[in-house]
Amino acid sequence: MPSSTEPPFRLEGRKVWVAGHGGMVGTAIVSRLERESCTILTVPHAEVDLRNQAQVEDWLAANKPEAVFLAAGTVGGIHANDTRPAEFIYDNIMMVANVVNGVWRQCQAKLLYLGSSCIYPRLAPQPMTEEALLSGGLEPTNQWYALAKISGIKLCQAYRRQYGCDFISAMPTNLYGPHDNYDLEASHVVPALIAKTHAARESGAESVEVWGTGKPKRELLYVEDLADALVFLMKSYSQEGHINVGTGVDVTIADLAALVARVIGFEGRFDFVTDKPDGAPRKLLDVSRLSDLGWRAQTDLEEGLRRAYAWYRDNVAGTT
Ligand code: GFB
Repeated sequence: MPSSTEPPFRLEGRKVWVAGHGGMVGTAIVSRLERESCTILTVPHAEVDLRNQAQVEDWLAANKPEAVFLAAGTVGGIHANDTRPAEFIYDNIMMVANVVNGVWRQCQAKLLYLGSSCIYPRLAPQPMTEEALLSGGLEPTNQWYALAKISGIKLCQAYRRQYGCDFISAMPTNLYGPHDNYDLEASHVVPALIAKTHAARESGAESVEVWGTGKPKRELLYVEDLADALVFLMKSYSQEGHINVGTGVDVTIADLAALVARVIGFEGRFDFVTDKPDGAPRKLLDVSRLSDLGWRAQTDLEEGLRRAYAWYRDNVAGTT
C-alpha cells in the first residue's frame, strides 16, 4: 500500500519525455506539464517509431529523460479493437517492451505506464478493485489489446522487482475530451455520439444510430483530469501495484446519448443498432486507493461533454 512517508519525486528542472505526445492523452499530459517547470521532451513518430527497438534505444541514449510518461499506443473503440486484432496486440506489446527495456538500459528514468479499465475481466465484480486484474476471462472484443496492456503492467512490475526500476502503472477508465479521434470506424463512443448527433442536428435528421442495446454502462473521465492524476502519481506514488484512475460514477450508453443530445441541442430520437456489439456490460472502477492518496476528478460529465463538443466544433466539424 502507498505510504505517506515516501519522498515525493521532483519534476521541477527535470527532463520529462511524453511518449505519444500527439494523441489525446499525450496532448493533455504535455499541457498539464507546462505548469511544472520541467523540460518536456517529445519526438515525432516519423523520427522514432516506438515499435522499433534500435530507434527507441538510440533516442533514449541521446536524450536521457529523467521521467517518462508512456502514453503511446494503438488505441480505438470497440469496432477497431474487434476488427484489427493484430495491430492492437503487436503494436502495443512492441511499444511497451522497447520503452521499458530502453529506459532501464539507457537512462533509469522514473516511468509511468498506462493500462486501461477494459483489461480487467469481462465480468469482474463492480466496482472493480485493483485486485480484479487477471481474476477471470477477458472481454472478447478487446482481448488482444488487453493482453498487450496486461503484459505492459507486468513488464513494469518485473523490471521493478529484478532491476529496482521506479516503474509504476495507472489504470484509467474510458476517456474523452479535446483531441479525441472522430473517425467513426475507430473512435470510442463519446466522439462517435458527438459527431453523429452534431451531423443529425445540422442536417435536420430525425434520428441518430447508437450501436448495441444502449444498456451497457461506462465510466467516463475527462482527459485533462486524467493528465492531472498522472502528474500527481508521478510525483507521489512509487509502488509495484497499479492504481485505478476514474470518477467512480458510470452511466448507461442510452443516458449518455441523451446527455450528448442535450449538450448539442438535438431533439430527435436514437435508434439502437443491436447487430453491433455491446462489449463489456459494465466496467466501473473502485477509485478508493487513489482517493486515499488525495486525488479526485474535478470535471462533471456534462461539463466535460460541453468542452469536448466545443473542441469538436472548432477543430473537426466542417473541416473535412
Ligand atoms: O467506447 P467504446 O467503443 O468502447 O463503446 P468500449 C462503448 C459502448 O458504446 C459500447 C456503444 O457498448 C458500444 O456498442 N456505442 C454506441 C458505440 N454507439 C457507438 C458508436 O457509434 N461508436 C462506438 N465506438 N461505440 C473499448 C475497448 O471498449 O474501451 C478498448 O474496446 C479501450 O480496448 C476502450 O480500452 C477504453 O468501452 O466498449
